[in-house]
Amino acid sequence: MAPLSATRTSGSSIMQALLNTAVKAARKGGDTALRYLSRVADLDVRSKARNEFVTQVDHAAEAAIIASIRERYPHHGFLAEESGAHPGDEFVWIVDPLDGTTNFLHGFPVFSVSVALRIRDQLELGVVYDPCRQELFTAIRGAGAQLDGRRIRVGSRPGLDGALIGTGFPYRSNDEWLDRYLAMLRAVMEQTAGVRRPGSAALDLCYVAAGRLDGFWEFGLQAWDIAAGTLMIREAGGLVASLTPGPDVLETGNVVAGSPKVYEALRALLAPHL
Ligand code: 2AM
Ligand code: CA
Repeated sequence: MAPLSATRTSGSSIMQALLNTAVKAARKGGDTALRYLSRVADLDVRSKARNEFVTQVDHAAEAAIIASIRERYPHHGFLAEESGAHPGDEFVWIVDPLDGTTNFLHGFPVFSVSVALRIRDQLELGVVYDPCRQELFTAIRGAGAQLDGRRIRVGSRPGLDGALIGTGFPYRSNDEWLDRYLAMLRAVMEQTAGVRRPGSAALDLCYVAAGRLDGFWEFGLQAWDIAAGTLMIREAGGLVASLTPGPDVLETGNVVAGSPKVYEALRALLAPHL
């Protein structure tokens, strides 16, 4: 049997190779979205061609991402926003080709590509790429989180006072939450420096990991919106969990996150309104 240190080294070089593949794929997805972005302004705002256009962008970006990963790892599985589940071996890539679609359609430059890898039941790596700022967030489980190759950490604020909190509004499909959400929003507005609603949950979670936001909450997200971002926060020293009872935040999609102290305070502030 190989000595433990040798096993670790080979394990980490395998993870690095997987990460390189994820980065290459996420950049391809982001470049695809950018190529289409210049055409958004020419679309007739009233026509259903707008929705067809964004579907086309989503599909093209997702196809580019999946092809790029498959080229290197033909037997891996996928769970992707546009094309759903593609069974494979115990390696499953969780892909959101364009997170922040509404922003994209309006030419509002906040959207991202999210790629995560789950091996058996464990998230092992995550990549979120912001093509407008060309910022690349990466994380490997146990090895930390990075922005453009530099280590990132969550903020060190001792509580909600002065904190900047990110969120997303409940969608119409999820409007059972709206009244409770608005009560939460009011409570958070009253206790913090401010609330931001940028519109790409994958990127919001990375901003928590990088200390640009101190905390975040949103209801009704999907696994591909949050898989990479949750690992990013944990590897940056923060906490992420489900706001509602359930096995796992990737399944409930109801997210609360933050640096440890802000996370605790935000959770306590939101709990009475659940
Ligand atoms: P998307 O742009 O990939 O759809 C912003 O609040 C977050 O919610 C984004 O991550 C966005 O991802 C997601 N989102 C947008 N529309 C949604 C909907 N109808 N239901 C659930 N999530 C949605
Ligand atoms: Ca999404």
